[in-house]
Amino acid sequence: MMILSRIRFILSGYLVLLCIATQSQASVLEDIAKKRGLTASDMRAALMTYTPSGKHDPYLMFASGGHAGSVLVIGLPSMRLIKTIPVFSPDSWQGWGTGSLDSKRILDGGGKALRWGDLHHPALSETNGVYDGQFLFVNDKANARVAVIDLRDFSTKQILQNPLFVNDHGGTFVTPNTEYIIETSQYNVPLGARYAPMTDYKKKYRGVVTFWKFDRAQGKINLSQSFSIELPPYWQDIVDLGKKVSDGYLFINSINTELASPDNMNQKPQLEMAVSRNDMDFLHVIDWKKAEKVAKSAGTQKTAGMKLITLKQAIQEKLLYFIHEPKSPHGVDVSPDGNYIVVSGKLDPHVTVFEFNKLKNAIAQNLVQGKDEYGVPILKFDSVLAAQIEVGLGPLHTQFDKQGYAYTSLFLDSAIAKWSLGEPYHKGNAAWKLLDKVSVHYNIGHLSCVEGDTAEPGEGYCVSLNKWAIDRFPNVGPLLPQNFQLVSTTGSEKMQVLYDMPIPNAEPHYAQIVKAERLKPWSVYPLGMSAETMKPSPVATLAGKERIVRKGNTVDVYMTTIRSHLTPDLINVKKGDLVRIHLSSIERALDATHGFAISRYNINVSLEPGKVETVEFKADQSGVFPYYCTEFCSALHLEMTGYLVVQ
Ligand code: K7E
Ligand code: CUA
Repeated sequence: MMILSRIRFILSGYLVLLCIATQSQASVLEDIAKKRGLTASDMRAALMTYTPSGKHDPYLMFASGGHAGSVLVIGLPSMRLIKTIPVFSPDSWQGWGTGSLDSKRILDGGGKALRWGDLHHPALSETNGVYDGQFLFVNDKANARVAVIDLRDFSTKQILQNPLFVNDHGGTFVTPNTEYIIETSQYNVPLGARYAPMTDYKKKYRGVVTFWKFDRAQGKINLSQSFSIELPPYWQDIVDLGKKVSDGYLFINSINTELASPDNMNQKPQLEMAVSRNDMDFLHVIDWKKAEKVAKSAGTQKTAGMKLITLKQAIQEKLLYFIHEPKSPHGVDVSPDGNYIVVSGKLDPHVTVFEFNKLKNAIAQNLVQGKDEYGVPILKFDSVLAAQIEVGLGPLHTQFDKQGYAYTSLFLDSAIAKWSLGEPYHKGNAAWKLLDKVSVHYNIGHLSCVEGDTAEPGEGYCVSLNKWAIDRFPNVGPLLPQNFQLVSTTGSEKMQVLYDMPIPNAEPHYAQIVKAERLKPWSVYPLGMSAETMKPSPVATLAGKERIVRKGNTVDVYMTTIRSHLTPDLINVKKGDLVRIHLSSIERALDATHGFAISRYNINVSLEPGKVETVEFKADQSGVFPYYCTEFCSALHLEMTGYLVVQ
């Protein structure tokens, strides 16, 4: 009896297995799809994005965090948020601007007490026009600052404020070998950030493009080798660098070629009307290699501590030209071979494509159609035009793929248009053709495709960086998240929105998508490293060498952190003392991070394995203040604590 029932039990088990095996996989999936109300294209999207636990994404996207002042690192195609990198704004998780002296020094490098920024355009360092995975640069539109992020540890190393202007937008963009990081002014002011009344706008206000010299070995921008060029006070906008055939050139578009200035309380028209009257604005064409030589030659004046090529000099040296570009342009993007320069006017349904070879010829033969009111020669539009393609309403930015297709974001249409480039990519009828459009949700600004702004783009995906989310996510109150949408762009298939990723952070501007294999980050710091200098720290402490040293009113504490204790775990000071705690993590294990917080003193720092940080504060509150580890690092994490006693 017992045996029989056992056999029956086993058999029924086999029957179940058999049943599953014979039921086709497709019908199992169909059942799930039916229950969840998924269509066939939903299922395709799921299969194209699902990334099993423990599997890594082949691509990483570095996305602007807008006026949250940070950078987001997102895996593709899973659209998983992997890291945030604080740059201009404090972040208590990473101990950025929350008591760490090292981060304070970097933040203060960008100007007195500024503790937020409006981060627009991340730019990965390049070698021969291709991402090399070493550094990431970003700009702060609000305060005309640029920052350097080292991708060995994904943290910010330098913030610099532009001495010539106070608001930027065309930053950051790099030359094909990262010799320079470009930043252009936008809402212009008098040179050197000085005073002049608004009535002197045309005469005294100026635009500027700055070439920040990057020293790769030091991982820092070198101010003394940087230079700038004075420009007319149009509102300079986005930038792209020439590459390959156009290497050595720089393109900047501009709005407000009307030279309008504000005063809407005194009968002046609203600014947005006044600055978009002209049918054509100016694409700036700059021979930066020539400019570099001019800047290096003797006699280049310094203004506010920066070498400055004057507008007069720039015209004389023939390193600055204009080309008319359609109404209120925003994006300018150079094709992978460097020969096509794509611009879009927000109020013109076409993308306008200029050809670099024609442009060079026009400069050589002086094919000009006049000058602007500051004397800058304007190249003949027809002599440099390659094509105009009608793509839809509100074209902004363009990216490319390896097949010679271009993808343009359409702000007003809320769509992405796919179109074909001309020779050598596509010939005859196949060239300059609108091929496909996909709706996105909603109001796309930039888009980012796989290495889509480099000399060797990838393929397969673009991300739509949408300004509005409206109805895409559950209602979370009046302030909505942003919406990043992953779009498949494979071959000749129709583009498809695969995934919506809410971004509970500020506005997305630009992003770059890099093959993950190009990045070679550290897994732990070498023991005793300063993350600020990326060199051995002079205040590193080894196990057994912990100490408290008092000199007058200054108390230096040399502390180590390792699972699961802080040594020393008692610090006695007097009210009014200056306390400096030099913290060394002597951990070597992957992910064994400790935090260090002091109650009521507004302090928290992060100590990844091997890292050294200093916190500095005045002991201005008397009492007893626990300090403790803020990362759940071990079974005895709660025991990882100590006391600061202020007498
Ligand atoms: Cu928002 Cu490039 Cu600053 Cu366009 S930017 S959309
Ligand atoms: Cu160290 Cu918790």
